[in-house]
Amino acid sequence: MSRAHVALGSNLSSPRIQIARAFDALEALPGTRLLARSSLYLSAPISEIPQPDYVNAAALLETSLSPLDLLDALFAIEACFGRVRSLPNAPRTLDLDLLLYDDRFLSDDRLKIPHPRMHERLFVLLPLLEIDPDCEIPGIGRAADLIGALGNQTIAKVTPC
Ligand code: PH2
Ligand code: MG
Ligand code: MG
Repeated sequence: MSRAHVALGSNLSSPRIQIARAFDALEALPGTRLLARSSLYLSAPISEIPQPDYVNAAALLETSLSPLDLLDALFAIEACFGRVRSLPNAPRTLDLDLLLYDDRFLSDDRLKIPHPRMHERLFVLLPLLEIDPDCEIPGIGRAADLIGALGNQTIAKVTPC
């Protein structure tokens, strides 16, 4: 079994509900256990395209799926949630990004691990640190040591309504 970290994001069609349902879909993946789910975070969009704020979160999985099989499974969940792929960074009902897979490096046409921009994004690192405080990004360093440089990014934990 391997451990995989996944980032969740949504900024269309009731994002909090999309993320809550996405955790359930991750839990139902074959050969996979959902070990941890983070709180939900509201974050300002990092994009050239004006769009609504995002709800972001992170999940820790234990899985027997290979990285590319897991990627396909994540894409299938996104499609089930009505994700339409248009421009990069366009608003979306659900984005599931495979961030880390054990301590592996992968550079495939379809998948780069570690996710190449994860260490620059507070909306990825803060939820990730909540579920895995000792998280190490191979080739980059400890996630906890990276967030100090990202203080200009706006993010807040979602409070229950
Ligand atoms: N995802 C993007 C681009 N910008 N900004 C926030 N705050 N949260 C996201 O999940 C996000 C983004 C592309 O995947
Ligand atoms: Mg993304
Ligand atoms: Mg994505």
